[in-house]
Amino acid sequence: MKKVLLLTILMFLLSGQWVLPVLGDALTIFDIQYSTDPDGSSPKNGEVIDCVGGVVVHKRIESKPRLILYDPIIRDVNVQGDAGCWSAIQVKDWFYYGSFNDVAVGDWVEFYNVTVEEFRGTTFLQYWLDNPDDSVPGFTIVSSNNSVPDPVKVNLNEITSPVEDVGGPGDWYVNDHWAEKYESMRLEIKDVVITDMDNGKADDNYTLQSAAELNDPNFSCWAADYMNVDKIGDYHPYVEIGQHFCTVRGIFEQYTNLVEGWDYYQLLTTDTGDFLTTQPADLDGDCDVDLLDYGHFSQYWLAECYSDPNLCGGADIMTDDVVNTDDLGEFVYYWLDGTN
Ligand SMILES: [Ca+2]
Ligand SMILES: [Ca+2]
Ligand SMILES: [Ca+2]
Ligand SMILES: [Ca+2]
Repeated sequence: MKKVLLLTILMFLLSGQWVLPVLGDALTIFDIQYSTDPDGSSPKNGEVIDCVGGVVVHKRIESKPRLILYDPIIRDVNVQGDAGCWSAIQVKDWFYYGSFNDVAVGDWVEFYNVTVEEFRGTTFLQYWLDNPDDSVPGFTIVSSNNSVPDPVKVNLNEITSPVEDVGGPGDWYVNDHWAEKYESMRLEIKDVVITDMDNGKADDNYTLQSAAELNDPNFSCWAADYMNVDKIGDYHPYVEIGQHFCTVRGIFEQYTNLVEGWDYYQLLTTDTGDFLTTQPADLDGDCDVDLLDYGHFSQYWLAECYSDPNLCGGADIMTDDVVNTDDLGEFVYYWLDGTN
């Protein structure tokens, strides 16, 4: 990295202004995350590297602030399809407050002299000066106002909850690391019920069970709210046993401490918007929008809803007391939204 610094100084002397060199040997997030190791460790673990980075999808302001980055090229449907994986990573600021003050969600940020570290099962780019002889870490905001990629829709049996009692009560282990490819990515799951709480290392994990597969533990995952800006105490106010959600979104993180008896993945919600309790246009209440809902909708076509407290069974989606083409347009919007 000293070469880059020298090159930068040379370019400054020649041009009279700072011109950041292109990071020629910079790795992509995919280069760092993709792993065939059974425990999922990064092949770059321990190395000090430059990274072309990605778009900030979440910024956590705590004692050691974090950025969560997506590589939108890997996620590009034309490159790897809608479910492009190994495409997100977390950056942790060990200078405590300050380093990322000017970084905003939607910025594309590249990094240099950051250390790849597997910490408790999650791959971090550590923004630190571990040794006085090391090169100083840095970053460049390449562009701003990039759109944040949609979360990847996954089935619950792709990110299954850990199993208890492998080493005794209070020990929790996943059966395999198949879900590793989703680490630090934003994911979306549908139609779930909270069936358990107060588990895991910090007693703050809750179980999201598929409403359609209530008795199959493979169709459940763990979630936590510690990164949620709207939490009160350990949990978001929506979180209680029996609560149903049509959609939950979050950042997928691994937490591993084999000595203490843990190896699990958790979906980390980030704000109230990550929870959807009802799906608009879902007129029969099963969290999807399909032909059955259209059957309900058509029953109320051109009906007036002045005296109907249920607003024509929910068909008056635009809530102007009549069911007409405005509502149909909105209905179709949500119908199509569920088909991709
Ligand atoms: Ca991992
Ligand atoms: Ca990883
Ligand atoms: Ca429905
Ligand atoms: Ca209407």
